[in-house]
Parts: sequence; structure tokens; C-alpha cells
Amino acid sequence: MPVAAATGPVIPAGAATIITVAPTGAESAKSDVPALPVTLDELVRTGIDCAQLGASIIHVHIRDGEARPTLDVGRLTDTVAALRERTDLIVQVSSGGSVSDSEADRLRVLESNPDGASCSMGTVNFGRDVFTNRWDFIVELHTQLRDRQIVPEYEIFDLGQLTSLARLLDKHGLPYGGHVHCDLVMGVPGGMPGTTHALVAAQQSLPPGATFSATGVGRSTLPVALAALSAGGHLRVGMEDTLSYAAGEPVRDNAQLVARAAGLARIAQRPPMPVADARALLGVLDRRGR
Ligand code: KMH
Ligand code: ZN
Repeated sequence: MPVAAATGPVIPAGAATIITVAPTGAESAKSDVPALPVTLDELVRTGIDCAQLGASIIHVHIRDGEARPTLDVGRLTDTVAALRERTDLIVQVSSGGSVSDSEADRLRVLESNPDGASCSMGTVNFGRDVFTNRWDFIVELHTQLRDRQIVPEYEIFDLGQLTSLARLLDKHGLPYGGHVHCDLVMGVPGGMPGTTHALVAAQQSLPPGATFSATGVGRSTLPVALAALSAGGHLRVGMEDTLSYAAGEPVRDNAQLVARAAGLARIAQRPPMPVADARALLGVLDRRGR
């Protein structure tokens, strides 16, 4: 009888998949993408729909009354509260904002009482812009997140940022909850490509015991999702990263992308993870009812 050699991490049969939806982002204009959820009602509706389809985390960027990206703390606090009241999703706010946001405003989003927040691990060219993440800012964000008992998701745009993460954890300790979770943001023009090779290279550089999700921007969304599933990773999808469902076919809404991700996860026999299990895995503090 042939004996299969184990050549990589063994993924337990049926190991479930965390699906994160990133519905809005800061880069697309509502006038160009009418289906983008930008109002509180649209975001809550999106959260409800995506939760039903298997999402367990929502990554939140908000817009102002004119649908422009904003980090307004009052508005963000209301959004976090509404999503917590109307869904059981883990509410993760973006501390990345848009490329023009100040460090002070980006730190202030932590006042919105979220379950989690992104923590980008380095500066990266972002198309023709630069997404700036100075070392001292990263340390401050990591420290404030722990002080506020908010679980970070370390956003990794390039391989060297995993070296920075190892240095961060070594010098400044583990995050709140003790678990390290990363999101590989792949295919940003200026960052690592959205390929299986890059995903495997990144996975091999993760801190011991860390989990990861992966996001493939634009056309890399499917190759990255398939690679992540086969490598034991989790998925992030949404209109922050992907506006075409297929060549020449605009995304209808975020639910369409979550439904596809959930379908792929089921085919891979790694079905969507129940939210309670995702909370336990990531060490999320239960703020419901607080
Ligand atoms: N909008 C990008 C400049 C995050 O949310 O933390 C940053 C971003 C990452 O989307
Ligand atoms: Zn984001």
C-alpha cells in the first residue's frame, strides 16, 4: 500500500474556516461602485447577510454623509454598536483608514470599543500612493491594542513585514488574548503578489502557533483563496479588495463574495467556522452586553 509522505502542516479533517468580510474599504467611490455599503443601514444589512452566509468577522471602514472615507470616532462608535446589536459578528475596525489619514486619527479608532482592529506591519507602496506605517507607530498601536483588550489582526503586505512582526512580538510581547492572527494582503500593487508561491513563503515565516487569513486583491482573489484553503489558512473577501466577480462581471454585493468563499470552503471540507469558535480561537473579549 502506498504511504503518503507528510510534506507540510497537517490540516485536521473538517478544520473550519474563518471568513472575514471587508465590505467597504477606503479606496472606491460610491459614485463608481453603487453597490458599496457606505451608510450605517447598508453596513448593518451587509453584516446580517454575510453572517447568515458564513462570515464571522467584519472588517469595518466607514464613510461620512457624502460617502467619503472618515475615521470620525463618534460615527465609528455608533457603527460598532449597531453591528454588535444586530449581528453576532466579531467587529474589527480598520486602523489603516485611507493613505492620507494621520497617525493620531488612526490610533483614535481604538476608542470605538471594537472587538478587534487591524495593525499593519509596515510601509508599502499602494498603487501610486504610499501606505505609511512607521515602526514607532506600529509599536504604539500594538501596545494600545493590548491595553484596551482589543485583538489585533496583523496585516502583512510583504514578506519582510513578517520579520518585523517577529521583532515586535519579541520586543513588546504577545497581543491581548495571547494568540497571533495575521491577514496576508496579497496583490496590492507595491506588495507581495497574490500567488500560491508567495502565500507559502509567507506561511513559512509566520510566528509559531499563529493563524492566518489571506486576501487576494482584484484578480488574485480566487488563486489566493484556493491557496489559503489548501494551506490551512482562513479567508478574507469583500468589496474592499474585489470589485469584479469574474472577467467583465461586477460584484453584485458583498454577500455574493462571502457565498462564494463559503462554497469554496465547503468544497475543501473546511466549512465556515461558527462565530463562537472564531471568538475562542482568536481570544476575543466578549463585549456583548457591555
Ligand atoms: N486602506 C488602506 C490604506 C487596514 O484596513 O488596516 C489600508 C487598509 C488596511 O485598508
Ligand atoms: Zn481595510
